[in-house]
Amino acid sequence: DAKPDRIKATISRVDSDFIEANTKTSRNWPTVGLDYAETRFSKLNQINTDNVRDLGLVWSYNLESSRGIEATPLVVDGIMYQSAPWNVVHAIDARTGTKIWSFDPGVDRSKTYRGCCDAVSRGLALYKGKVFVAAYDGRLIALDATTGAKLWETDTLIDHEHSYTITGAPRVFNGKVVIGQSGAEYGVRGYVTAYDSETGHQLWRWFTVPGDPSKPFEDASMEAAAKTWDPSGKYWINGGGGAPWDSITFDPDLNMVYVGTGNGGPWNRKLRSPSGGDNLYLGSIVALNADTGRYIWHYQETPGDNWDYTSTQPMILADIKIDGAPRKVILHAPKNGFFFVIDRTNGKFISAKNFVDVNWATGYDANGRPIELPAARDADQYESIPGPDGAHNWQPMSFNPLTGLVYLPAQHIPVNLSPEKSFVQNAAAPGKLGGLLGGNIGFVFNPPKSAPFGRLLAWDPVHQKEVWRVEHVSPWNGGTLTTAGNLVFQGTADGRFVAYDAANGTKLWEMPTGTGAVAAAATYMVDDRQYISIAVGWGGSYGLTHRATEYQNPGTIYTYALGGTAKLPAFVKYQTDGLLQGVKYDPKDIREGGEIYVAAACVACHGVPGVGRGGNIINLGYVGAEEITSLRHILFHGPFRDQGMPDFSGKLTEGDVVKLQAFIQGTVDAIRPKS
Ligand code: PQQ
Repeated sequence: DAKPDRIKATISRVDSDFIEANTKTSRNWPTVGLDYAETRFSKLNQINTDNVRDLGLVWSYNLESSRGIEATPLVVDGIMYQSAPWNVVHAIDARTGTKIWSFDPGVDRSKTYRGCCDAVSRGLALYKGKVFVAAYDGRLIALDATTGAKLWETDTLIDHEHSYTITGAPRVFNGKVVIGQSGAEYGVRGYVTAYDSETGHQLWRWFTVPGDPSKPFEDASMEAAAKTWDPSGKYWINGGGGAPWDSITFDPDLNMVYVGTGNGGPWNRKLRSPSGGDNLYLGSIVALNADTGRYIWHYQETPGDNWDYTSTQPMILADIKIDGAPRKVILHAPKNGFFFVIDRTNGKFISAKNFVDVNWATGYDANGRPIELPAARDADQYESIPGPDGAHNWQPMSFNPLTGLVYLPAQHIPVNLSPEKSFVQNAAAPGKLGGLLGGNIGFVFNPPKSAPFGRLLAWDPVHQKEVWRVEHVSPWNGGTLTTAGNLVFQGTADGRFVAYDAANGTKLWEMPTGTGAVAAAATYMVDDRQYISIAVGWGGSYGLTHRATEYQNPGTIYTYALGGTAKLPAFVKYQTDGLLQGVKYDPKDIREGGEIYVAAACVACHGVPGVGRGGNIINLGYVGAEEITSLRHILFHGPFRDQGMPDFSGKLTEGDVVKLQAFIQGTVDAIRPKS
């Protein structure tokens, strides 16, 4: 049971040796991807294809949140740690689902707009009795795992003018906690930093893109990178991008850290680096020395990014045979739609194959360079496939060495891009409100021509081919877990947690989750019983404005075991007030109101009024008239600031509010079905 002495004894044992030793049994789930290789393959097989139909709920735990839940729980000897929106941390007794403690780092929620894609956290790290939390506002915090008391905190941001945030999970090894940050859509310069896990003191830092070339370069890797950027774009002013906002993978075999770097800021390369160039190290995997942070090698998956093709997606380290020879590889499916196998000893390209249809490149040549289609950079209007949400986003894939397959949540979320004619590079104030769609992208969005889809793929990385697939009703499904029980588990956008036969994709079991599930599940043993836990909570970038369930339950952890008989919590129906009507407006204000709606980034969270049914944030076309007539009250020092609504005081005028009201009601009236 979860007595403080036992928690202390248990969690203080977690260190790099413990994490490596755990791979022999998979009894615990001590690090976000289960092991340092981030395979999300558990050796546990008490639950298997023969008995998974008897899987039942043991307990559920209400995280009391309404935003996206992206973290896989950590579990050691029955003590569970889960991060929720705005980095609220919950310590839970995994036997019973009772709370041991919770910790709220006090992130200023009204500043949520400083990040692009919801108030999410992709997880926690455990090391020698501490829980590490990387807060949305840029602080790295160490908590006492036994009590939840704060031990130290350090500000990881190099400046507070640029719009940096953190959503990724810290990684910890050999007494170092490593974290990156987010913000390329707002103009930042990406970097990763290692801190001493005991004290929080900085140990090393590596930037992902070069700074001002008139100043000394931090290291030789920056000097080399600067040669691939056109300085006439003055990319260093807004930062250039490359934010490493998710994947940082430690390799104990080679003592390297692999960093997945982000997109260019702005996306449009013509604005960022007018004469072209690869713009290193955007869209790359970069290997660093784990002790010193010094650059070792890089492989750029998307040279000269132009489409928000981040390489931040989670990596898996595997030792597999290719053409009969054992190879140490990285398996990677970044946003750009190609599945990569890279030699991780030296960064050499082995193979790449598209896992969904793409229209920016026909393939990769023998040197690992994409064979691009010219329209992808030059067309006036271009249906970007994959779109900026990626053919695969942060939802983790898993690799089962028994089937030899990777289980990959793939998708198509089209966006139709045109160069933004009025965009002036570096004109937007750093971190300016509304920077998301107007500030640092350099494209405008037109209605897409194709329909979105989501599918679970079983991918053979050796032969680079699909082995089976499951079509989902929507994109934006959960990450995956695979086990020695020959199972694959995945949560879905339409609110189910499903088990499939890992060999052929046959659905063997499912249970409803009351909200869309985007995080991946964990499995572990407590006493002699195998449990499976998944934290559900619809959200993330696509989830802010889209939905595929009829329910809107709060963020919840569900824990299942064979023979579990607990009852599901009551499901709350998603309800709207019907299409908005009755707000008075002057039609000549609609056009300007629309511009304000985009510039103030209302559209990023609330979508287009009356289009779609809203995501985890309400669509303003489906609210009562009083919400819109009292818009002024909501915008200025308003009541929803603690739910992440910005305070627009001093940023919008009273006149702007009237125009916004006209745009909201006017747009709904224009699309209202004529009866
Ligand atoms: N975050 C999500 C999410 O949590 O659902 C999806 C995305 C992010 C993206 O598709 C991004 O491109 C993205 N980009 C950055 C960046 O460039 O700094 C940050 C993040 C983030 O912090 O979550 C996302």
